[in-house]
Amino acid sequence: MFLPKLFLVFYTLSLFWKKNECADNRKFPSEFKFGVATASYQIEGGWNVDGKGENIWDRLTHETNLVKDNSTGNVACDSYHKYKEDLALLGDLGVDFYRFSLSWSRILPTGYIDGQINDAGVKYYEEILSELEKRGIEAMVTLYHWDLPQKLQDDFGGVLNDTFIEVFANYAQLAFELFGSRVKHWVTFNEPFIICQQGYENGLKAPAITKAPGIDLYTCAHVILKAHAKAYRIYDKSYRKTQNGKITIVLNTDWFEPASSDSKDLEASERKLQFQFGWFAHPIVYGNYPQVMIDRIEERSIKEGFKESRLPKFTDNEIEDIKGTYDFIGLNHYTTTLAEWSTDIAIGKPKSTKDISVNIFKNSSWEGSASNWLKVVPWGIRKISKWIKDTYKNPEIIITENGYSDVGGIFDDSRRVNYYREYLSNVLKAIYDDGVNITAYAAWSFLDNFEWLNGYTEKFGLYSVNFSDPERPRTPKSSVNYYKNIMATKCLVDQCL
Ligand code: GBH
Repeated sequence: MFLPKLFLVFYTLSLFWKKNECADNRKFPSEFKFGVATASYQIEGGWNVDGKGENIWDRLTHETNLVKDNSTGNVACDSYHKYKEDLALLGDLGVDFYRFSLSWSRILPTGYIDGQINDAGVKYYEEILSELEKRGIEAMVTLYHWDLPQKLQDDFGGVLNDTFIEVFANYAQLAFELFGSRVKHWVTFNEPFIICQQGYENGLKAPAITKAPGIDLYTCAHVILKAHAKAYRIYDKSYRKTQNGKITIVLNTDWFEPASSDSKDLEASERKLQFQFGWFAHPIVYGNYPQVMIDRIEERSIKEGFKESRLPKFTDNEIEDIKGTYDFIGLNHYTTTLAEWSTDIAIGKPKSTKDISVNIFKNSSWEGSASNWLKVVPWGIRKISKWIKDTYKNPEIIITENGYSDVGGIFDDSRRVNYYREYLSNVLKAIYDDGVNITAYAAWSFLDNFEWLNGYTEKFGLYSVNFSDPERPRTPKSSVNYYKNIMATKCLVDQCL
């Protein structure tokens, strides 16, 4: 009786000791910045007020049954009406910067510049920017976090059509003109990989068009890269000098850990990273798609009976135009996945996962979260950071999203605190031990919010929001105190070196 109990006490103590031992006790550099992130459709609500136009997420949530709890972003956190309260919370939290996105159809209801500019929408973002300025919080603004004006989808098929490039560039230019004097960091697109792969292949994001797998997603990426480059060039030419900001695209990726030390698995991991991160990073850094994508997609396309590769080709001018269109790399990273070599999937109906032909899976011992894809693997953030440094000429990196989900209603969110402590420990190791130039970090998310097709069933916020109360009250979780303390001390533990 006694011995097992004693053992249990020591075992528990040792676990506790080990956990604390993991956290790095070095301080973040004094100029390192901390922030929190959100996105317009996920928090604003006010979907049809004050002249806002319909977007593809309004349409999807209203006219399909794809959202798990059948919810919508009609009200969400109601940040459209509660922004003053939100900004007060941000002030209290003590962030250096706030990453949020603009709802395109709130500013331009049809999406077009020659439609009407919606003054109420412009005023909304101006007020957010003034509230930020009042508190000395920098703004990082995403132009496109997935809420495309519906009219652009209806008129010409949205991101599958080259028409999009000019239409997006006009919107971007308007945003620079209106808000740029108060924006330190611009993001053109959030996660083009997700926009294209989930919007146009597996149907997990709006507009959930799945009719041409292995084809549409590559067209989508091609158009987005050109639209991104055009917006970047406009900023560079006409606004950078006076507005002094930086501009980039935000890319998401897991770390893909080789399933074994076998060289085949190393190849699988590298190929998977190239097809996900490299798909966009290689063009903006080196001017074209990764060679492994060019080769594999072409080879399979021909075998499938296509006249040419399903991966579109850039002209020499386009390559020159896209190359170098980043002032830093924006990285959204949450988790790690194992990658294992596999024989190439047989030729048949095209699909991007067949182009890659890599087995991916999770290690069952990794701690889970409320999201089935999100396992807690803190060392992965260090490895992906180092891989980016080595693969893309040691760029400045800003971690634009990183965070943990639970099912909600948990105010003493110790697993989220653990996640931030351990992931940030590994950011410190990347900075000090691997020499990665990571300069800022944004926690996803400021508030619990609308988690796309998972509705309100997965909560990422530092602040809880009561979605059954029409007032949508916000309540800080324990992670608020922990994050506050990190920002105040630049230190993850009680006492830093
Ligand atoms: C971020 O993407 C988004 O930018 C943000 O809006 C979102 O709230 C946040 O993630 C949390 O999810 O189960 O097959 O649909 C991070 C990259 C890509 C991770 C899609 C989750 C879902 C895989 N995400 N992935 S699936």
